[in-house]
Amino acid sequence: MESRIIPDPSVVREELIKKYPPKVAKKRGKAIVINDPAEIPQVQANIRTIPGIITQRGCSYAGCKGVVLGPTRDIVNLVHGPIGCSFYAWLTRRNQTRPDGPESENFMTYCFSTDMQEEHVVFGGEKKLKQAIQEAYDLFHPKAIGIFSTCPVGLIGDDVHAVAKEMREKLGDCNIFGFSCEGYKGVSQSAGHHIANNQVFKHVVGLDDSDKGGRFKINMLGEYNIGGDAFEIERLLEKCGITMVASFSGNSTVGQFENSHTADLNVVMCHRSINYMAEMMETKYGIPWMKVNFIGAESSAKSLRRIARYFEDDELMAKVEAVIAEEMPAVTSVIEDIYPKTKGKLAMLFVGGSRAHHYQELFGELGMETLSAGYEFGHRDDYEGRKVIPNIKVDADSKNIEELKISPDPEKYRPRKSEEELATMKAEGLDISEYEGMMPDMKKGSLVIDDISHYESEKLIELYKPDIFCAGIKEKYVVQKMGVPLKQLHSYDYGGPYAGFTGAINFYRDIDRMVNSRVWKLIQAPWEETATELEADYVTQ
Ligand code: CFM
Repeated sequence: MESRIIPDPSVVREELIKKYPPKVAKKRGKAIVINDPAEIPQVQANIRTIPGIITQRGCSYAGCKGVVLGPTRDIVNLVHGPIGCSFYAWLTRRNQTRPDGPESENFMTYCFSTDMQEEHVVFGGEKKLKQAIQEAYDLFHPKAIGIFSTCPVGLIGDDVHAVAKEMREKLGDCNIFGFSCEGYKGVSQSAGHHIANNQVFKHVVGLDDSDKGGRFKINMLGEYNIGGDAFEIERLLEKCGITMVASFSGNSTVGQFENSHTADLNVVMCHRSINYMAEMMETKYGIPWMKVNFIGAESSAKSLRRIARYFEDDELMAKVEAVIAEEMPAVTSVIEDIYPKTKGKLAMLFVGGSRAHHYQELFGELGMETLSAGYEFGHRDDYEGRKVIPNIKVDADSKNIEELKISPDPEKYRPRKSEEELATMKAEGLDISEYEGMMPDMKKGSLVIDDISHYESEKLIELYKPDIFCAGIKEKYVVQKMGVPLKQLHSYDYGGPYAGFTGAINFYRDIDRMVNSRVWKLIQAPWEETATELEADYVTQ
């Protein structure tokens, strides 16, 4: 391995902000912090992006319609708005699904939209919305229809909730509910997650009390089956004898949500997008939650063990150990082959609100170091851990999003574990209702950057010269033109699954191919090598 000099993080931090006007520099400076796992610094997060800065973020509608509800195959997700909002949210997230049979409903391949026109913006779109609901109902007779508000809907004041109620009553056998998830509702996708959690909790969870059987019943929260991840996790759980009542929402059905309150444990993969659901279910039904991570072979094993420990069942614990013992050899043999080639290479991860953390596990298994990482829209708790929640300043943007007042259900509240049992579990190191965040797992001196800007990522690459940069499609080709391979951690670049043991193997192989390809050294065109006087350097001028 060639040795290289890694610049001092404080120098890099200064470089990133020095071109900004003073006010902007001050603000961005608070979002760029040098990590110290022993004494976690405060990071600025979940605040508005400064206008003029090119951000990686998406909108509230994307977080609600695309992220949380998108992967549920038998809900008709009807977008109330201009066609572009539907088209660009159509089949772009690679959330896969597996209907039970050829006759089973799967609406995910459709693009449902009210196709709002100027006329509806001027005179109101409620009539058009009712017609669209009727049309979807007549064509498909779905169990449920979700209505997603786009920006103009909020601006003109269409009442999607009243329309939903009216049509629900009119049609009788279709659960219809609306989402006020207009793109501008929050500072990022994160607002849309919260809105989605609220409405699904209010209108769907708890409708079906039937006992579907199973000894160890869990819900998988915050796993969205990108590239087939959920299939791999389902395979593992089944092998262990753990029953998944509901998935929120990879490979899910609306029936699962209705029945989800019958589970005995909620496991949370993506804390950012679904922690609200976990908390509300705990308060209303008495179901505890714990954070898991099925990204990384070691963390998958750890997560299975934690679930088994929660159920305090010897047979389950033995089964989990047997499954891990069966799955691990294949992982180890691939790692032995690849590790010498990836060891010491440098990675950077700037994605979403949980993967920038989770995927550090996989890079760690490859012997690679994460020099810098950050979320697009995580909150301080996703960085620093849930302990900071009481200290988070709630600004006007956050206040804009409804906080449901939840209390124990008079009939259905059933604490799965007593206070004492939970306390003992916690004392024994089984974190219940806890997420430590990303920063404790990152090295001292690593740079943590929230809502990184396009300019900052270019600068980072120039200064650190990482072996791989992880982000999304918006960043991919700009970064690759700089001679650095970019792994899409949203869509997996048409690959995956990356979850569980099989997924880990897939990831090791893909990363090996990327970081060890010689093509990146050939990226400079011949004329760039000679005609220096023609150089246009937009970054440093
Ligand atoms: Fe959670 Fe996600 Fe993510 Fe997310 Fe997303 Fe996604 Fe993501 Mo793209 S729910 S926060 S809003 S893990 S779509 S499946 S990859 S940004 S890191």
